[in-house]
Amino acid sequence: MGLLDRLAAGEVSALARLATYVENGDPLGIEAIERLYSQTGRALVIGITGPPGAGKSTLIDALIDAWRTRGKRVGVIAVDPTSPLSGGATLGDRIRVRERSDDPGVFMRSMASRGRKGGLAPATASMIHLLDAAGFDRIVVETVGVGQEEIDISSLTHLTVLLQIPGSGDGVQALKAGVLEMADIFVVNKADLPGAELLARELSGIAALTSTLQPAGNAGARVFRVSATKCEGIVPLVDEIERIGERVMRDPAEHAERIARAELSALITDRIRASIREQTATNPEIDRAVAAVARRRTTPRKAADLVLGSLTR
Ligand SMILES: Nc1nc2c(ncn2[C@@H]2O[C@H](COP(=O)(O)OP(=O)(O)O)[C@@H](O)[C@H]2O)c(=O)[nH]1
Ligand SMILES: [Mg+2]
Repeated sequence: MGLLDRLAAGEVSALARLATYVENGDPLGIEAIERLYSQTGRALVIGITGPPGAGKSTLIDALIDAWRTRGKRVGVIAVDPTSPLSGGATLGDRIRVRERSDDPGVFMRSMASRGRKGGLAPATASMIHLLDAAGFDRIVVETVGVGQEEIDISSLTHLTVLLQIPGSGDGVQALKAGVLEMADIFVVNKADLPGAELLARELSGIAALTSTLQPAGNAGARVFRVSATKCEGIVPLVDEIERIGERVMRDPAEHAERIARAELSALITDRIRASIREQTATNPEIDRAVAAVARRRTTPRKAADLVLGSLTR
């Protein structure tokens, strides 16, 4: 029996194998997504983002428990943007989500940018499709929330939960412009520590401000105070995620189109970038343009217009 049949039969080992192919950009993974894509679009995809150490993984662990109680199957994708240069801790140290090898209703994978040729966003999108096709009802994508990749990845999810923690002294933490605006839910985690209320008030202010900039009818992000380690405040948070999820599922086309646009954009820019950077571009038009620009026979802008024109013809 082929891997896809075994996946359809719910075999965890088949899913694990396919996930590895997808993670590595292996042709077998690409082919699997080609064949599975038409069966996707059922899962609710939730991005969870925030600075390192905010408790994202711990919170996801608590969310998994809540969803399992409600009969939902949960897939988790931990995106690690670590570059070989920053030489941070290995991913294994960072993932604190408990292994649940005994529960087929939970599946976890990490995606690292280390050694990857293409961007993280297209690879993450493929992993989301795989877990979706495997029948997971809720797919959580954990990202660190400080770089451009995180913003790209949030465009692939139905909703984004932004974690912040009290007591850092400098208010809202380590956020790239645009991250606050894309949050659908703010979570003050570690509410067992002092300063949680102050931070929650600050975030409420930001939420009120950003909601006035949103299209009419958008109520703005709500703020939840939780303690992931003590499992406090989890139920109201899950209720809110589910409430937003119901809204998404009532009008799935709108979100499906937004996500499809983001995935196409990531794939296309990735491919163009790769073919331009490669010494021998796969597209001779690009080679000619590169040579012409290098020899000052044309300007970079004119050459870019020419190449784009040839790609869109
Ligand atoms: N006091 C307290 N510590 C927490 C809470 N949630 C997570 N932590 C701790 O914060 C640290 C980082 O957690 P982790 O989930 O790995 O953070 P991540 O990097 O955002 O995924 C761990 O030592 C957790 O035990 C919480 O609600 N209260
Ligand atoms: Mg983590």
